[in-house]
Amino acid sequence: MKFINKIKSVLTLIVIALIVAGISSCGQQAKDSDAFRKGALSSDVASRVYVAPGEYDEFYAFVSGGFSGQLAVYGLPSGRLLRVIPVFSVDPEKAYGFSEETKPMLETSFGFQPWDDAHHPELSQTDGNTDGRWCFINGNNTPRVARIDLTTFETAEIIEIPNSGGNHSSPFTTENTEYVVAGTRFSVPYPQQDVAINTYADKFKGMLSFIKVNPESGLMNIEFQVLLPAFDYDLAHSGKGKSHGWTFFTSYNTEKASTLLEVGASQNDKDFIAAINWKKAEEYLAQGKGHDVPANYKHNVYDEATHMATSNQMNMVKVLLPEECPGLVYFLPTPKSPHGIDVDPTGEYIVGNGKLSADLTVHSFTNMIAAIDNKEYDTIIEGIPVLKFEKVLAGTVKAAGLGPLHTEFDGRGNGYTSFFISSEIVKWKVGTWEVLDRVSTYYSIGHLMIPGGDSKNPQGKYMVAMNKITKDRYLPTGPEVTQSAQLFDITGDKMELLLDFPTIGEPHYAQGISADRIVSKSKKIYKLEENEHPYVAKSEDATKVVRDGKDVHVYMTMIRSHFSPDNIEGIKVGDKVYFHVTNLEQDYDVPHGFSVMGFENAEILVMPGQTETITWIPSRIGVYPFYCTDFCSALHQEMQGYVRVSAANSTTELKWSLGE
Ligand code: RUQ
Ligand code: CUA
Repeated sequence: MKFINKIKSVLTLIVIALIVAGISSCGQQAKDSDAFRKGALSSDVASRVYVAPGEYDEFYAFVSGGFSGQLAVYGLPSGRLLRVIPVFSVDPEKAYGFSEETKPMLETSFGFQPWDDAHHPELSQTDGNTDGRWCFINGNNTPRVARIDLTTFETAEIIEIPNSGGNHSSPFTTENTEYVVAGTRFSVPYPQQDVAINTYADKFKGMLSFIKVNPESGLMNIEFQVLLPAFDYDLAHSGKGKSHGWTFFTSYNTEKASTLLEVGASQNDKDFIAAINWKKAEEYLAQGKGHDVPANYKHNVYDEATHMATSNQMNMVKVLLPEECPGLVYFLPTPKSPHGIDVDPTGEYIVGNGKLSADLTVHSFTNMIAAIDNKEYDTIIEGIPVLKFEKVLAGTVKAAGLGPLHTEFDGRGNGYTSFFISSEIVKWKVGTWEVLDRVSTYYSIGHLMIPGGDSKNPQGKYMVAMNKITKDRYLPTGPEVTQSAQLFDITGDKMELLLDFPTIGEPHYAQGISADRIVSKSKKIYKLEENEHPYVAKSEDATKVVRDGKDVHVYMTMIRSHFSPDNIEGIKVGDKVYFHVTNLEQDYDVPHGFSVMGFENAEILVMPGQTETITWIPSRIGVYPFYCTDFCSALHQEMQGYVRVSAANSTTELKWSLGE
């Protein structure tokens, strides 16, 4: 029986492979045909994405950088890259992870991690609307959640998630950003321990984490975790409106396979959506039902006043056990290995995108509550009632496409679902489940994004497709072709392709927001008088060089177009030289950079009013130039200086000067 199932699964995979091959070649045919060239992209399309020189885009798009670990900011509709925000990976352009101030941001319980894989940006919301305050994003490999401050477009905080492996179902927000969530994709031994992998089914556990967000400061803390069976928890979205108070997570591998998952995790006809009642969880916590469980994780916070990050060691989490907390968790059976889970703007419909299913399953929140009230259970697994499928189902979008992954909404009663295998987006009517339109993507779309498309009030003018394969869409650049997104106009009955544009890394999810919700809050400078950096020099008079054993602290300033001091002598081979460099400018868009010849480091780029520190251990005697790395004025080339390095045992006196 097992063997027959295996053969069946293998057959399914072969069919899928054939379909994929077929699609790619028909994509090529479509592209070659005149209809494609003229039909899809003729007329005024170019003018609809054209943003004239000096004009602004209407929307910001925050697109994950995938395996680059970063977050890229684009303007829409132009598709112009505005900024790469370093989050989980070092970035020499901004000295992120190289400056002393930012190094603590990348500390984890495994030590300094210079890289991660970032998948899902999620904007903060107030009353279910994107509010332009913060953007959260998950670190997938070493489980973490980051918060980016949208006044500065800098990473402000990173918290590690213990008892988790592959933080994929993260960091989706609740309606008022009460919480962002984190679910383990890979179940791991709980507690983590040295056990045989074939003990998976009983020694491994799934964990879903709720991270509380301070409504004023944005600061995060892990409020509680819920212990679940060892499935793979893939994606999440929270309820809104009537379903506010609940968060839904998809799962696959309810078979609990620990090897060859492509077969072993594709056996069950239905997997589960885990529905967590987080308001109930708060009640149980208040009753003291949370278990204090030792945990080892880091919480890194960047302080804007000191311009410095600190990494804090955390030792405890509160864990809730479903069998002790009735009503906390329910399972909703959902065909078949669901990937994305998406809640419509009203909060009534919960879409489970079953990636191996031909149909799209939509559950009803009202039905779910009725099924809970009437105890319509199929069975109970590890204390969690499994609701009857027919009792929670709202409807299915029939034969919509192959390989549904993700759904977004336009706020006009329509859903848009990406289909990876048939490489298309299908537009359908919420409530009647009829297919209204379909459009090809080039090729193999993963996520799609409508600004606010997972909020209560989508700003449904454009839609962005994020594709996994680009093949022939761009000039070849060696074995790897650029990653890519595609922009569609969705204001009419038919979706219309407007633009292809390259992205950094692999674009997974994205978020979009109208520019007016961010622009007015954007910071232009850091005020020098508010700078509380311990090594700040607020004027040239305050600059100095201080030796403390082998440590040398240089309190340096920069202003158009010189450093103070610009001549330094008395540094010795083997010293640890800290350049604490303050940019005295108080003008918008005037950073200065700093780098010394022979640095085993990046340069630093210091914003107006900010202090940053870069360390240097000189290894050879000589006189080394340093210079400003950012073209800042007509005399930028003159913005330079020298540092003299003497032998370790020399008696060269420590001195510094400017203009002498
Ligand atoms: S995933 S292609 Cu990392 Cu969000 Cu669905
Ligand atoms: Cu300062 Cu160039």
